Amino acid sequence: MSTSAPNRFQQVRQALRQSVQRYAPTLQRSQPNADRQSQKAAVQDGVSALGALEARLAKPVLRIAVFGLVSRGKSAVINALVGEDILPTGPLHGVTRWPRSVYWRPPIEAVHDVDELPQIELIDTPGLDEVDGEARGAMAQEVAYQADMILFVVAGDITRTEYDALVTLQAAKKPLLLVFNKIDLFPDTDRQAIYDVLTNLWKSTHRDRPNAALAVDDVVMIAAAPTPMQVRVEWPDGKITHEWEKLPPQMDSLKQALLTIARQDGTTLIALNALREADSLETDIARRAIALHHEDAEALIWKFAKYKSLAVALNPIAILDLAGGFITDLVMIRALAKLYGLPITQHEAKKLWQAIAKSSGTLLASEIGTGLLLGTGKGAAAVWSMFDSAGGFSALLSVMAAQAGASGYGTYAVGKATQVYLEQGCTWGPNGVKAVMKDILSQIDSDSTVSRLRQELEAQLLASSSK
Ligand SMILES: Nc1nc2c(ncn2[C@@H]2O[C@H](COP(=O)(O)OP(=O)(O)OP(=O)(O)O)[C@@H](O)[C@H]2O)c(=O)[nH]1
Ligand SMILES: [Mg+2]
Repeated sequence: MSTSAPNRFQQVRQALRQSVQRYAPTLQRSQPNADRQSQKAAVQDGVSALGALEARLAKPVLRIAVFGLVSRGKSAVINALVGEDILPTGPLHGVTRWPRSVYWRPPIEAVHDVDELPQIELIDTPGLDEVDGEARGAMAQEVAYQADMILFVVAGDITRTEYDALVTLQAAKKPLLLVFNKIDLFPDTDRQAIYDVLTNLWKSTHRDRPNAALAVDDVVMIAAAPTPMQVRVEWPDGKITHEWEKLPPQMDSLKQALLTIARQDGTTLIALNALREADSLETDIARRAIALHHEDAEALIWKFAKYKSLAVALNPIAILDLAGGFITDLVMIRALAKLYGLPITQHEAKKLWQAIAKSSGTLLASEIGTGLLLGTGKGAAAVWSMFDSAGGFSALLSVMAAQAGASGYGTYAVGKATQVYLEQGCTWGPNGVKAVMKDILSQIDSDSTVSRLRQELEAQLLASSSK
């Protein structure tokens, strides 16, 4: 069963609030030197950004970014949607120089229930092939990552540059509509012809995967600002003049496509995007929190490694070495998490230990192996020492030293791995950002636009949580 829109936003906001609270202790602790002060300020900035993200969800807005090469009619498309010439347009290349947003209130008759729709923001952008390429490219990526959905405007033949730009934008993993504008100038083009062009361009650039295809969710044909038509006017007095008559824009297919997606997937798209942003913010905050506490963490890991070596050296029974070692590691994991302001439960610490044991399999297997072997050896050696005190005791000593060193090193390795793991962002847990994201992804209907992205997003989630 799917969660209703308000509940979904509630769930996401809850996860974000939890993240903000998690870092409160880190921010309260005073920092002795200037370097740490600046790290702390950066953590503070990240936490504020998380808070702002949470506040933004109180009034959700679906952000649709409009991209394309120069003069394809991007600004004209937005003007035609909102029904007003708000944005400057013109035949010269590069009319739009900076991204600019316009709110769109769809006409009431097009919407069954206004409450069903989130607010819609249309973002105009400069042509992707504008001069000043590199900065523009970076700006486009930034806008694409922030947007919930992308419109890519073409007009006439799709060029190779255009196709490459489209492929680059797809990396943002957002629903994407291909908008073929200026159909008044290209009346013979149909959607099938456009799909064919895209397929051929794919085949020529992806020879390794000729049977795959560029993932475009839909192709719509429109005319945002058709060229005025010259008409011959015969006046009552017999005079004949030629006038330019403005033609109405043809926007229905785009309006329909946008409203359908906004209604069906609007809240899901906004929620997923907010979570992705939160995930990257949290990863950044965690990385800084790690740097902030680096020295203390280092000291703590060494302390545990030392204790464990000592305990193992003094403990003659193999199995106790193992159990004791495991518990020491768990205590250390929790102590480290606490130091970073990322408290985790005993259960999570155990799962983390298992994950580390699995990923650094050989190292820990050798630790456990040495534990069993030397532990037993130690027992035998202790027995032997009763018979031959001098030789036995020195054998025992060397076994003890080797084993203690190995298990101390194991603990050190677990400590370092914990540090790396915590650095990925403390986004696990039942209400963590990743869990909420998984939950939302699992509720997506198979016929919705987002379902195309579902697999990709799930794969990304899996990769980032198993890093
Ligand atoms: N014939 C025709 N012309 C159009 C249509 N839509 C836009 N135009 C014209 O195309 C030109 C470019 O439109 P803009 O909206 O400024 O294009 P843009 O993509 O925003 O351009 P830049 O901001 O320079 O990147 C203008 O002269 C528009 O009048 C259309 O549907 N048909
Ligand atoms: Mg423009």
